[in-house]
Amino acid sequence: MKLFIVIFFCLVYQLKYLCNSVEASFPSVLINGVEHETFPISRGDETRILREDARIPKTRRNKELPPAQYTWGGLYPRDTATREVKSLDGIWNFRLSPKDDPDKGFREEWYSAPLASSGDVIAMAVPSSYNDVTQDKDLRDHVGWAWYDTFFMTPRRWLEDGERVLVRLGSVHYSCVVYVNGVAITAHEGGHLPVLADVTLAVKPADQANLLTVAVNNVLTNETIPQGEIQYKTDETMYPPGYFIQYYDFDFFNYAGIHRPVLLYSTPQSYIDDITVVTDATGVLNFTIDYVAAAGVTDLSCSVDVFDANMSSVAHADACQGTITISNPQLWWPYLMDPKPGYLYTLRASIKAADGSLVDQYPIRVGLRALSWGATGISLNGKPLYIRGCGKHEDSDIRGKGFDPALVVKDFSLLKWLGANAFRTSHYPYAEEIMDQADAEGIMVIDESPAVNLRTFDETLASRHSEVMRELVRRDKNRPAVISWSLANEPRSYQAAATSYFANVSASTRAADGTRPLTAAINAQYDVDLAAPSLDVIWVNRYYSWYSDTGHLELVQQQVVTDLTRWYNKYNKPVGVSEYGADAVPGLHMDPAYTWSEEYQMQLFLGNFAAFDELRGSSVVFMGEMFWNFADFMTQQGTGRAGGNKKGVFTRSRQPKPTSFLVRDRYLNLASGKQSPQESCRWFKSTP
Ligand code: GCB
Repeated sequence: MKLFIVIFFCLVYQLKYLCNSVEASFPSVLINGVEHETFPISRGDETRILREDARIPKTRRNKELPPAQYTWGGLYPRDTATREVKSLDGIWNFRLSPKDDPDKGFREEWYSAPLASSGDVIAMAVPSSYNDVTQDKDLRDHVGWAWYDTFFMTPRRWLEDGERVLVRLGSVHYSCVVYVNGVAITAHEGGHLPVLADVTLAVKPADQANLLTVAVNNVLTNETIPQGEIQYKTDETMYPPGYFIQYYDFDFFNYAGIHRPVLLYSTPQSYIDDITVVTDATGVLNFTIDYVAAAGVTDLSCSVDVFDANMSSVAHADACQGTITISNPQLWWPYLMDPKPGYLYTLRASIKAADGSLVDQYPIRVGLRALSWGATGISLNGKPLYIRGCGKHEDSDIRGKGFDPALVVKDFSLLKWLGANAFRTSHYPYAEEIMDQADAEGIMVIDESPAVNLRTFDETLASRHSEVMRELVRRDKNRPAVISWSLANEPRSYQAAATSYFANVSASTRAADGTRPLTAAINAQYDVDLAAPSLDVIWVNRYYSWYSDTGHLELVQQQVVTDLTRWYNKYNKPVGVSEYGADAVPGLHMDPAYTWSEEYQMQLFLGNFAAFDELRGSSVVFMGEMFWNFADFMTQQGTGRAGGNKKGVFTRSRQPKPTSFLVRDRYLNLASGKQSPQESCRWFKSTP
C-alpha cells in the first residue's frame, strides 16, 4: 500500500512537471539565406532572435558564399605532390557564452580579437567534446554557444605560389560559424560531417599570425537532425525565471564541440574537387574526376594511375572519366572471408596543364568489389554475406565524442578479437579516419545518418535529411567497407507522414548513390511501420526480455523468431536484427540471472543466438545479427541509466564483460563454419 501511494504521488508530480514544460515555438532566422529555427535566449516564453547580422559580421554580409561551402566538406586533406597539410589540433582558448545571454559573443564581436582579450578563457582540447574535460557542471551541461580560438601561420610558399588556403574541421557539433581574422568565412549546420572554409582571401601575409575563431552551438530543435526541443519551465514557483532545458530523446549524451581534427591545407588554384569510383569484381573500375579550373584556365586534362598495395603501378588512363581494367585483380574482402581482407589499391588522379605539367594530384584508396542485394540476401563478390556485428558509438571517457587515434586502433583490435565483420555507425556518421580503418581492416559498415529517433515528419525536415544524406554519400561513396546507407535509427515510423517522408528521402539518397542498399534501424512493429516499403533491406532493433517481458529470458527465442518471420513474410526483403541487448553493470553477478547482472546479459545473448540460428535454418532470408552495444557509453542522466548505458560487451574503458567471450566464440565459429555456434557456448547456459 505504501508503495502504491508513493507511485501515485510520483505520477502526479511527473504529470505536473510535464505540463509545465511547454514546447516553445521560436521565430526563424536567416543564416546565409537558409531559414533556421532559432533557440531560446531569454526568460520565460519571451523569446528574442539572434539577428542574422549578429552571426555574420558586416564584412561578409551581402557576399554570397558558394552553396558548396555548406554541403561539401571537400576531399580529405592529404599531403600530395601539389598539396600540403598542417594540423591545427592542440589546446585552444575557449569560453562559453552565458546560457541566459547566448548572443553576447556576437554582440560583443568576440571573433574580432583573441578571445583572451574580451574576457576569461580556459584551455580546451581540440579535437574533443568540451563537456567532460573539466570539473565544471555548467560546462558539461551547457546549452547554447561556445567559442574557441587559436592562431595559425600560413606557410610562406603557399602564399608565394598563390595557392588556395583552406581550413577543414572534421566535425563540429552541432552548428558553427568559422571566422578568420574576424571575418565569417562559413557556417555549417549538422555535426558528424566536415566543415570546409576557403580562407584564401582572409589570411594575412606569411609573417603574421591569423586568428581562427569557431563559434559552436549545440542546440537541437524540431528542425535539426537529430531533433530535440528547448523546453521552458514557466512555473516560477518551481523553477527560476527563464529556466529551460534541452530535451532530446535519443540515448546518448549530446556531446558538443570541435570533435574531429582541424586541418589547414593548400591546393592549387585549379584543383581536383571530387573523385567517384565504382568497381566490380572483375577488375573493372569506373572513375570520374571533377575538377575546378581557376579563372582563365581552359585546357586542363586528367589522368589516372592505379597502384597495388606495394605501390607498383597496375593501370593508367588519360581521361577525366572512363573505365580501367586491372588484370589479376585482388578483390576487397571482409575480415575472415579471405586471408587478405581489406585489400586496397591506390587510385591517383592528376590534372595537367596543356604543356603536360602537373597541376593537382590526389590519391584515394580503392577496393575492388561487387555488392548486390535482392530477395535472396546481400552478396559480396558473388558470395552471400552474413553480417556479424554490433552497434557502436564514438564515445570515451574525458574526450566524449572527440576523435582519438588510440581509441580507433583499440576498437578495431577488439572488433577483430570478437570475430566481427561489421558495425553500424549508430547513430551518426563516424570520423573519416575510422572509416579509413574499416576499409583497410575489411570491416563492413552500415553507414548511418544522424537522423536518430525522428519524432515528426514534414517536407522541411525531409529536405534537410536528404541534404545530410547527400553530404554523407559524397563523403563516403568510394569506400569499399560501406555496404549500406542507413537513413535513420528508430524513427517514429508509425506516423502517417512517414510514408511520403521515407519515400522522399530514399529517392534522393538513391539518386546520390544507387550502388548500395538503403536501410534503417526500425523499432516500430511490422504491422504499423511505414518506412520499410521505401527500404531495400530491413533491420530491426529488438529488446525482448529487456524492454518487454523483462526478466523472462525464456521468451527471447520464440519472440525474436516470430517477429522477424513476420517482417520477412510481409516484405519478402532480407531482414536482420540491428540491436538487441541488456544492460550489465560490470562485476554484478546474480545467479539465477537477474536484470543488470552480467549473467542476465549473457543469457539474453544466448536466447538471441538461438533465435538467429533458428531463423538461419528457416525460409526467412536472415542477413545478420548486430548486438547493442560494443562498449558502455555516456547518456543523459536518467533513472534507467546507471552512469550511462551499460549494454556494452566491453566497458567504457574497453575491458571485457563475460558476454564478449560468448560473442567471440559465436562469431569466430560463424566465420569458420567449423561447428554450430550454439554448440560451443552450451556450457554457459544455466538450464542444460
Ligand atoms: C535503442 C536505441 C539505442 C539505445 C538502445 C538502448 O533502441 O537505438 O540508441 O541506446 O535502444 O539501450 O535502449
